[in-house]
Amino acid sequence: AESLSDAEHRTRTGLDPESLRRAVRDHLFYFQGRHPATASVNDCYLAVAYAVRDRLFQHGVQSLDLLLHRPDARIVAYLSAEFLMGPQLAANLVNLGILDAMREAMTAFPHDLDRLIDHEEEPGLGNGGLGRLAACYLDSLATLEVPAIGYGIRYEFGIFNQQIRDGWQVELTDKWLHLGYPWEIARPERAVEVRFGGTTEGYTDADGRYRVRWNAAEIVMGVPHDTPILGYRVKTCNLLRLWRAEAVQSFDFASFNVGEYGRAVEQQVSTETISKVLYPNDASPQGKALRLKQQYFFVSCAIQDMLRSHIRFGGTPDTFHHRWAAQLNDTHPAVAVPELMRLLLDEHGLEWDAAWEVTQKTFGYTNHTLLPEALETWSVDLFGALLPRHLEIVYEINRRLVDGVRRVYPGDEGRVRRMSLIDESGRRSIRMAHLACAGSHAVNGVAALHTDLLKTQVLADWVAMRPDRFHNVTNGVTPRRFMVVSNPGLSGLITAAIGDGWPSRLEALRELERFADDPDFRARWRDVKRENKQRLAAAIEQRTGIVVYPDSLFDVQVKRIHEYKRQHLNVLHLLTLYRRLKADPSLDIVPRTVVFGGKAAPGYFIAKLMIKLVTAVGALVNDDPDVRGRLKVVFFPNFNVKVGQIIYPAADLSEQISTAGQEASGTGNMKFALNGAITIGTLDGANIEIRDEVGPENFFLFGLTADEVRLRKAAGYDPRAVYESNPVLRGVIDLIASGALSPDDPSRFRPLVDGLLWHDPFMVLADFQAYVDCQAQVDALWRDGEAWTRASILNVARMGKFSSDRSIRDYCERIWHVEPVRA
Ligand code: Z15
Repeated sequence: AESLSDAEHRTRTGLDPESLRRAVRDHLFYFQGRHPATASVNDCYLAVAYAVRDRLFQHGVQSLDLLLHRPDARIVAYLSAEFLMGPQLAANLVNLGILDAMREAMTAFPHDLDRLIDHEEEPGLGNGGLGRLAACYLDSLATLEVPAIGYGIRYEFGIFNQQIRDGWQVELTDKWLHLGYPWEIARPERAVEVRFGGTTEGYTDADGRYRVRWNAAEIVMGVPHDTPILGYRVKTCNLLRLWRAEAVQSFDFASFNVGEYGRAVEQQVSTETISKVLYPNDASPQGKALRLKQQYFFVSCAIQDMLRSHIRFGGTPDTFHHRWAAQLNDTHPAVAVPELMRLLLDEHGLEWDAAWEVTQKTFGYTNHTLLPEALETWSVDLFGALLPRHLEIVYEINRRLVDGVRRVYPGDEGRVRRMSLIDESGRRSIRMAHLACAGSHAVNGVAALHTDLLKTQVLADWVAMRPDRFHNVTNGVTPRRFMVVSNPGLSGLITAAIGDGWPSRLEALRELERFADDPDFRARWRDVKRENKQRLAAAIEQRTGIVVYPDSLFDVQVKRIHEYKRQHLNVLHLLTLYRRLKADPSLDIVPRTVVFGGKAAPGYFIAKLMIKLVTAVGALVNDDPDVRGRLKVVFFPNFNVKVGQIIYPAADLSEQISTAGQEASGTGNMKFALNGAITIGTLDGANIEIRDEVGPENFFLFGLTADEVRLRKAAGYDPRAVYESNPVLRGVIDLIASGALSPDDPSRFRPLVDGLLWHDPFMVLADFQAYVDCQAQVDALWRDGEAWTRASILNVARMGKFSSDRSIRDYCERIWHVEPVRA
């Protein structure tokens, strides 16, 4: 059944099938010089994409027009080094409300719409959760009709493509631009200049005031590339504005003599490396100069762009924060604090106190991790060499901060040392989280537990001084992409039951509760899941050659590979099942397909070894005649947004098994549960809130709590003792250590085994038995198909809280103080 808003959209000019067909044909003819009859898949894809983009920008121009007449409206600037946008075509068609109309339009062309959607490559401009969260938030901001711009870097090469060769991860360059990227428009006329290096000098201005001039050594141009972000069935169209670094034409060439053309070009190449490649580390920063250059590059472009537009529309520097609410997505853009200070002080002549007030009122800071190794610091030497003026400003911020601490806590020099922006132990370095806290009016964590731990541990001193600045905003995900686009079967079933309002009012899913006991509804629910599993099974066979059975329990763990996420705990369970089957091949076990996916940072040896371990276990069990297909282990290569859209809808069991206290929130946990998977998980991150919502009886809980982890460590945790006392655990560890999984290199997995036996910082062995026992409860529920389906329905019905619309409403009310601007 077609919804009212669909019908309404179709009657608008340009959105009916006939107009769409004409638009696609025109793009093929006039833009690409192709005849429809001979157009390739890529030709057709580009033509459809351009036809859709035209309609997005039409909304975008209207949104901008509206904003120009509303100089009082506050605009959100979401500053993020990563935006993991995923494929754009289907999501835009859904938000425009013309998915069916376009499908009909495309019947006149040699390639149907679903073929084109499948053909699309995604821009992988992010590593994982943090970058994908930014993309979900852009979707929700537009859907809630809040004017917003996402500012970031247009990396030429995004996150590497992962191939699995001989069971190992191999990284290939991601050339996402190679066939043309139709969703963006370059805006060379809006380029800005960014400077690096050199020296500063003091001088007295015409009014006799002391001022500072920065004589930079290098100038780079930032060229914005805009992608329109349309909300779901609204007229608001926001922007993602990504900056590409280019050489300044006149600068280098003028400074070189005739005959030095080669050196001039070298300089150009070096300049353009700034936006060349995304650093592939998730939650473990690389202290490389180029990374700091990237951060400052996009932040400076963004703040200059914001200031320029504010002033163009009649604002003054001292009212900057009335127009802009800027959010720092982790500390990667934290250099925005001294950059805004510099512009206000040096370029616009504000006094320190006035500039500092504007700055603090402008920024909010979101922390995404407690892992000590992930908290960014920059060596003072490196920072000062690249950004000499910013270092002076950081010192002055710190001087005033430290004065304040001493005033409130006289004699407490320990506290001064802990809170300082400068870490003086060892090589002097700038603590970017402290800089972000100092420069923001609001600091938030991303799930209730995470915020608690932030407040009681990592930032306790800051909370003591400014308790009212700390907030929690639990993460959310967009139900448009992660339900409507990726799970049309389930979405159709839900809409048939409760109407079509739920994608933008996700709490409405609760109306599904009354269908949880309806046998007919349950049967249709199972049919949808089965179809999704068949689709995944086909993709698995196509990409790995492994045949899996859709009737088995699909047990899935997809996320970055990291020791704290404990993919190896999952593996220990698999080997436990395997050993049981080997001991008694006639054992009656629940058939399982265990799917892993995720990228390892290229320099993270143990994470790469974990991938090899998973594939080695697959090689051992998948074709073992004693197993008889009852256990299949798959590593699905190159996990990204597009692959996720196939995997989440097909999962029965969602693995969220991080060591309690380590995963700030997690967002995959939400995507799975929204698609009817039941979670097996620890009391970590947003798992806790998911369990509170869906009910403890519909969630498989196991493992130590964050407090227990802390106490156990303090008491002297001895993993070796756990190993000695548990024969099942000993069996699987010994199996790995024996070399049976790696006959060509028997000691291959020694580093993993030794890490577990002698250190085990993530308490894998401590949680092993609880996990295995909990998996037995999973089996028991699975054997009662009706009870499982009921729990699956109730999970979806009670997940409304985890829409990113709710998260964005929280940010708007508590942090940004912004309101929708309605057309
Ligand atoms: C990243 O993806 C996350 C945290 C980080 O500090 C960095 Cl650098 C990257 C993740 C968290 O690990 C995850 O728990 C959270 O859900 C996500 O950010 C979004 O908040």
